[in-house]
Amino acid sequence: SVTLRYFCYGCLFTSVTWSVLLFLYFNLSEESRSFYRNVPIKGLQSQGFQHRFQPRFTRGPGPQYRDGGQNRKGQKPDLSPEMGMIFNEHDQEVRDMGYHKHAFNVLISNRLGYHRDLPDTRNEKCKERTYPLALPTASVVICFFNEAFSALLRTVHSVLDRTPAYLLHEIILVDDNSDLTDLKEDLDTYLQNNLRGKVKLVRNEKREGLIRGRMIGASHATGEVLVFLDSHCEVNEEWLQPLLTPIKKNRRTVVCPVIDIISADTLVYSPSPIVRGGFNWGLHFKWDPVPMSELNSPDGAVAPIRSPTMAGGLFAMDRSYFNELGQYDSGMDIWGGENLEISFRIWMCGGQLLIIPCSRVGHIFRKRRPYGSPGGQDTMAHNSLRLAHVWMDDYKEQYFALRPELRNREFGDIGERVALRQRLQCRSFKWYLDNIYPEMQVSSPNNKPQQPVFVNKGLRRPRVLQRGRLRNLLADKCLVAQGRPSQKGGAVVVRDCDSRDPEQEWTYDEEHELILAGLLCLDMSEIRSSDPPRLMKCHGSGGSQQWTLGKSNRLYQVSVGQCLAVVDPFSHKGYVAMAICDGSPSQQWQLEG
Ligand code: UD2
Ligand code: MN
Repeated sequence: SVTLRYFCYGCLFTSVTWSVLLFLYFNLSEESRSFYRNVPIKGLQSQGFQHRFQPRFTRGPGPQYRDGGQNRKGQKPDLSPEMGMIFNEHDQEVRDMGYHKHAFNVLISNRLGYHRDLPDTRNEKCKERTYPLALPTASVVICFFNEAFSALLRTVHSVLDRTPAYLLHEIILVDDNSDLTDLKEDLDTYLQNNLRGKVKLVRNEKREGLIRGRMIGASHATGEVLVFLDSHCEVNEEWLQPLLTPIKKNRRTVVCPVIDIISADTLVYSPSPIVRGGFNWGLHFKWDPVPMSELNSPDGAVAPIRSPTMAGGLFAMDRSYFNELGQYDSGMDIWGGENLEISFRIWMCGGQLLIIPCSRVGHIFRKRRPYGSPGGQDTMAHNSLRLAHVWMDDYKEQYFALRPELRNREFGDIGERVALRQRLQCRSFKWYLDNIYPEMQVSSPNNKPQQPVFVNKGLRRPRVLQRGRLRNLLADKCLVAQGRPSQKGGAVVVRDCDSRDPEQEWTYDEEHELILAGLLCLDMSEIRSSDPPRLMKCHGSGGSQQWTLGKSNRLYQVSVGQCLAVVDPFSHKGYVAMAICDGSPSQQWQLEG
């Protein structure tokens, strides 16, 4: 089939007749593949009732899914852990301001530049797949507000670098009235000098938010398919063809790539496990495990997966279908809720939503959103209210049971959206729950929610590499908790070493965490690189808790780009601080068993 494929490429250029014949061949063979298996999911429970503690932004699938990851094994980080090394005050300022304005490590982002290689995170089987040559063309819409310039340009260039030109109709950037003046000027200059042609820039005269922003972007698009991306993404190898193929087959199919994780602290690109979208009754998006039956089937790791919801930022949809289905709810502001709204609408009004494992796009998942809404409103609650009132029928009571304070909150006029639902003759929310998301548990007043059952039982504990006391060579003292080692947020200091004291014992594991007395992890606050480290609950996602113990005994903190030092080796206080790595004795540590 490899020969055939090359044969086909040649023919396309030499003979139109041949290409039509071969294109038919590929189409037919594509027909015979099943695009998804409709496996009823039994024995899987919702991951449960975490609404109150759910962070109000979208994270990558957390460490609980690590074991479910199909492709994680053997993947090495593609960047040196010292990529974020701070050499001078300017670096420090770039890093700290970057975290402040963008909530990720802009120093590393700038150093990476606008192009970089990525690990190909696809399953091996994806590499053998072929896609029809004739596919609809794509308009990529990227909406941004105050994005870091290097991250935005890496998004744009990754699309230009990894998309066949004949499929990429255009890239439309929507500047949502960013107020960083540098960004505006830099972008104008760069677009004029380097990106004329396929990249178009639309500027909103006032801040619209990502929902109306995307609608504006879509209204300028002229390609056949709309592909939405966040402004801090990097698309991976052959990402677009697997998205366009199912849309070509059925224009009511909306598809999402697997969203790989670009670490906000290290910018390391790593594969996400195959998970799918769900939500909880607090109307927050969450990741759910895919039923094993579906994953383990012969084609399981690469076949499209039906997903009850989408995360929101990254998806492709036929442009005329987007319009027919009512675009987005333009009454929704800034951020939040639109992803569940469009997901419910797709399923309830005759479409389907699939995750395509062979399409991989990385996204920088941040720990907080670095911007607010212009009036400081909680736009998530406003938007969720609108979607609950339009789409959820009586099941909106589940939401109000958790958010009673919202029951009488104003949510604007929804007349048009209700009319849309009627015009499209959409099904009921009950139908959606019964058929698309049967794992969702509905609680009635006298029926207590069941205990959530986790499918991937227990976290994999990272393997311990070293264990012992952490001695500073200059002070000849050991790093310990200032108070109790179990106290979250507690500081660390150096004190006299005592080999019998279990509270002085650190473990250093393969995730590069330093854990004191088996309890808490040594952690750096992200905002200021000059703050001393503290003891925090281990979160298992690297970055602020990632340390390297290496060359010349230095203890290097990956997201801060600095080394741990004793402040005054001869003072009783024993204070430690982060400092520019200079190899001095005050920065030398030994982990001794
Ligand atoms: C997730 C989605 C995001 C969106 C959101 C819910 C992913 C990877 N991301 O949040 O796309 O669906 O959930 O609403 O699924 N932006 C503007 N104007 C604004 C605010 C944001 O243009 O007023 C841009 C922003 O620059 C970014 C995009 O909208 O490119 C999404 O915002 P985000 O990255 O802060 O959202 P995220 O990834 O936390
Ligand atoms: Mn984002």
